[in-house]
Amino acid sequence: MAPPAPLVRSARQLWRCQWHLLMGGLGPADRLGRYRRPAGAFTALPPLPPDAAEPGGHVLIVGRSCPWAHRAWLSWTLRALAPTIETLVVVPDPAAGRWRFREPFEGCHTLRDLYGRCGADPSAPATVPALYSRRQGRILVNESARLIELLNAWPAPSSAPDLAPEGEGACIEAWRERLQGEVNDGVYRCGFARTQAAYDEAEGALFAALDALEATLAGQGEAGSGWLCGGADPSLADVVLFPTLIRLELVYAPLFGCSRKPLWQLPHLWNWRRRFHSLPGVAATCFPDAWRTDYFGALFPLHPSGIVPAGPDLATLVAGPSPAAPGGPTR
Ligand SMILES: N[C@@H](CCC(=O)N[C@@H](CS)C(=O)NCC(=O)O)C(=O)O
Repeated sequence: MAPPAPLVRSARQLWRCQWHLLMGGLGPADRLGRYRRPAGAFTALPPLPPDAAEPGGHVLIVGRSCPWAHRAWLSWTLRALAPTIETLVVVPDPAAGRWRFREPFEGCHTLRDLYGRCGADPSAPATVPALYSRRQGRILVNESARLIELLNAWPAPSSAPDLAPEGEGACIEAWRERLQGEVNDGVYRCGFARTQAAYDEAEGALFAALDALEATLAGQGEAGSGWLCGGADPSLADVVLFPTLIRLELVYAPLFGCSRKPLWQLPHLWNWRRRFHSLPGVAATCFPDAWRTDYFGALFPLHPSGIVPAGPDLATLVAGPSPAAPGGPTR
C-alpha cells in the first residue's frame, strides 16, 4: 500500500532540506543553483624543473576514479614518462571525504596532510591530480589543465607523440576551452545542479558539444585521421575528452542524468572512443569497477541507497564499431 500523502509530503520536505545541506559541501552552487567548482591551491603552470630528466625526482599523485587525474595519467602514459615520474595512487575515504595514501608518503597519511605540509591554504580542497617534487619537497601543480601542458613539455623518449603540435595549436585550444566547461565539468554541472533550470542549461550544453564533436569527426570523412584536430596522433584535445566519455554510460548517464543520447547514437564519437581506448597503455588507466564503486558510494546525496549498479561492461563499450555506424552490428 502507498504511504499516506502527508507522510510523503513531510518526508519530501525534510529530504530536500537535508539534500541542500549535504550538497553545500559536495557541490557548491551559485544563486541560480548552478554548480561552481571551487578554486584549487597550486594552479599556475610552473617552469619545467631543472631535474625533470632525473629518474625518481617526481611523483604524479592520482586517484583511479577522478577524471581530472585520468587526463594527467593519460598524458603521462602517452608521453612514456615512467622513467622520470612515478605514479602514486591514493584511495578514497568516503566517510571522511578525503584521499588517503596506502602507505605513508613523505610522512603523510592523507593527501590533506601533504597539502598542509606544502603550505596550501586549509580552505583549498586537497585534490588529485598533483605533481610532487621530491627534491623541492612541494607540490608543483595540481590543476590538471596546466599539469598536462607541463607533462607535454617534460623530457620524453623521441618516439613519444607531441600532444600539442604547433600546427594544431588553435584547434586544440578551442576544443580544450569548450570541453573543459561544457563536457568535463559539464557532466558535474548536470549531476550537481540544484534546480531544474541549472540542469537543463548544463545538459543542453553537454549534448550540443557532443553533437559538435560528432559533426567534426564525421566531417573528416574516410581520409581523416579520426583525432579531433586531424593530426596523425591524438592531441591534448583528445586526451581531455576521453576520461569523460569513457565514464558516460557507467557513471554519468545513470548518476548525473547525462542520458539524453547513448553514445552509440553518435557513431563517430563511439569509434573515436574505441580507438583511443586501444592506444598502448590506455586500458591500464581504466577501472570501471572502482569508478562505479567510488562515484555511487561517495556521492551519497545523489544516491542515498548506496546500491552500486551492475553494468554495463566496459568491454562492450569499446569492443567494435558503433551499432549505429554503417556496417556496425545490429542491435
Ligand atoms: N581543478 C582540479 C580539480 C580536481 C578535482 O576536483 N579532483 C577531485 C577528484 S575528481 C578531488 O580530488 N576532490 C577532493 C576534494 O575536493 O576534497 C583539476 O582539474 O585538477
